[in-house]
Amino acid sequence: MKKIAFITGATSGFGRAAARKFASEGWSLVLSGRRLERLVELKEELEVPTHIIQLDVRDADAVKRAVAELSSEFSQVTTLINNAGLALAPEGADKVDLADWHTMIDTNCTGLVNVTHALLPKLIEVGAGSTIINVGSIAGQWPYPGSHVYGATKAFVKQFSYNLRCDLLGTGVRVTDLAPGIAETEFTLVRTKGDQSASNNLYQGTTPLSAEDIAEHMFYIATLPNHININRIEVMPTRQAWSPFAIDRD
Ligand code: NDP
Ligand code: 8X3
Repeated sequence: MKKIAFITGATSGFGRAAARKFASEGWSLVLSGRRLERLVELKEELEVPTHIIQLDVRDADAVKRAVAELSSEFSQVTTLINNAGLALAPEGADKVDLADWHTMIDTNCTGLVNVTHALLPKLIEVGAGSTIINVGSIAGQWPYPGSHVYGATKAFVKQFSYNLRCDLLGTGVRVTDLAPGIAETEFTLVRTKGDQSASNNLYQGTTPLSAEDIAEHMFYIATLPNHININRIEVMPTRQAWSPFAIDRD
């Protein structure tokens, strides 16, 4: 069977690294994101059949159209990587713009649901061995200051992934919540709205995960024998762990 991966958020970070990894293994690709010039560059770089779509995952109609318009060369998607997402507003909940909360919910929850809904019939048609990889986060499991709605959206990703498994039982479609810890991508640049020094400082003096580390996990999950479903993988760099509980004192 021909292998086709549909990757959201392929213009940067995990999504772009995944495109390169899956391409290096001979998969055909459908790559999406809002920044068209980056998609064009990536398509030129990759030596496998690649279809690019300028797409904002928040736009349910556009997502539906993009999937409906896939040519026969790309329509039989075997792996969906729901990767597009973002964190905003690292400050405390009482200082956040409501619009930032809405953007995270619209992208990380509604966007992921839009793409899943559009592609589910195709994945079910493929059946055994087809895979949905939803990119969650350690923030979906563990609370920390400044995570507020971001962590809550990733908890949604986790529970949605588990719930999908229940409804897809018998179809052969696998679902995984892949939950990384700190990884050096454009994530912090986006979270701080362009503060390059904040981003550099976060990753300096430690060894974060790389985008390629996560792409390797994605490929591993997507190529396991058909009878194996990884429900959730939480992966942190060795140099990241939890802190003690905070206590308010007089
Ligand atoms: P990047 O900022 O490098 O990449 C994010 C990608 O998401 C970009 O390709 C961006 O494309 C895309 N994206 C954002 N909003 C939209 C939208 N509305 N429509 C379509 N695409 C969108 O960050 P990462 O690679 O780190 O992030 C990828 C995923 O991993 C996210 O879901 C993030 O929450 C998660 N994650 C990241 C961690 C980290 O520490 N880096 C750890 C745990 C999870 P474009 O702007 O072109 O649309
Ligand atoms: C991003 C990882 O540690 O910033 O999902 O929450 S972290």
